Amino acid sequence: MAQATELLTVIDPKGKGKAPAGLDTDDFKAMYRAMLFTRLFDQRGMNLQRQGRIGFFVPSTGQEASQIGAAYAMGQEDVLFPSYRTHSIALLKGISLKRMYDQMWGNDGDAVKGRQMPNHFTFKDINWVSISSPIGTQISQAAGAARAAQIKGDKLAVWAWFGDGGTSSNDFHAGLNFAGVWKSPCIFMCENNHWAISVPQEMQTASHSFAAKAVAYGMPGMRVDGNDVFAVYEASRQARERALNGDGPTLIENLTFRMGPHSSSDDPKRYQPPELFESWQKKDPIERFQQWLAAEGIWTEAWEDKLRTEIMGEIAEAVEAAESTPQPEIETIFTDVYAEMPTLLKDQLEGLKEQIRRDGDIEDTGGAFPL
Ligand SMILES: Cc1ncc(C[n+]2csc(CCOP(=O)(O)OP(=O)(O)O)c2C)c(N)n1
Ligand SMILES: [Mg+2]
Repeated sequence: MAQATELLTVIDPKGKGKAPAGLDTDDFKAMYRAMLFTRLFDQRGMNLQRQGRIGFFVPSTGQEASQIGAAYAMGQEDVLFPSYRTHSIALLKGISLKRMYDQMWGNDGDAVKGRQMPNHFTFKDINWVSISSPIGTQISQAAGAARAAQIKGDKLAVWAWFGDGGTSSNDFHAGLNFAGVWKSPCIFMCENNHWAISVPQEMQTASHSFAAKAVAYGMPGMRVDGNDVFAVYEASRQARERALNGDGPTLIENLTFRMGPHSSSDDPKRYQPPELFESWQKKDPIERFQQWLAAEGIWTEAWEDKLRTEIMGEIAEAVEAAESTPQPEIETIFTDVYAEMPTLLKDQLEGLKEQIRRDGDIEDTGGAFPL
């Protein structure tokens, strides 16, 4: 079994390289737009949180190639077990901005009526399983879903997304072990962004890479330049082909960098050497792809300006629409769990209504997240 210790790169740091077969100019443009969209969505998300308009935000700045390259290789029928940092995939798969923001506001348009933490999306229509906060749990769930797909004969791949920190979880072992044993169609996407909040990757493992861990589970491991959208696309495409051909799972490690805080509750300046950040800033995945596109005569400043104006307009419109959507009715705290509400909950609901009649409405905390 081929084990890649070499780093798979297509676009070199100077922006030169041959595009993977099967992609044309429309694809290149769509990939670039999705990466830029993600960056602008992140900037706006952080600003909205700082303005106190949403409670919490998890940016993915620096990881756009690592996510969009893979998302571009996914099939519409594939099942996703994402991480809290992979909203770019939902945007690429056509989830509207309004739905993304409805979740962040936890308003009446939100599928789960504000019951999940902001940024923990669930989108049944694109087979996007609800994001779990506990690190790694999605890995074993994905292995189970891939086994189910295998038994049913479904022609699809199941993707589990997690970080370098996620590889230290029990679920990483359980998930990869059984996917290897069953040879199920599972793709394990490890985004090695070098940090698990303040824990650097050297403190996470003594292995020479995260991809090397695939050897122990009897599956191919690929080490990919995660700031190179074509390299990520190519590795993901190959992994998906293997999955659909019945050749089993793959572990992909995308080497990338979190060019920002872990979340809106974090300040990396307290633990990250500034020189490290600056060295990765020079490897910005959007700039790398932009250079390639410019050399092909596809990227121009005028196109960039047009794209930015378009995207910022779409974001502004969706923010306004989500912010003016009402909060869910108070009754929804008690619904959607039982088909028939048990007496205990009915009593609690009546008690709550009585309290509101007596003391007035529940105090609005402004959506502040308690961390
Ligand atoms: C089981 C568990 N332990 C600790 C945490 C707190 N926590 C949230 S995110 C995180 C870091 C995860 O890092 P990584 O897997 O590298 O993903 P990244 O955030 O870098 O994308 C930790 C420790 C948690 N959510 N769940
Ligand atoms: Mg990480």
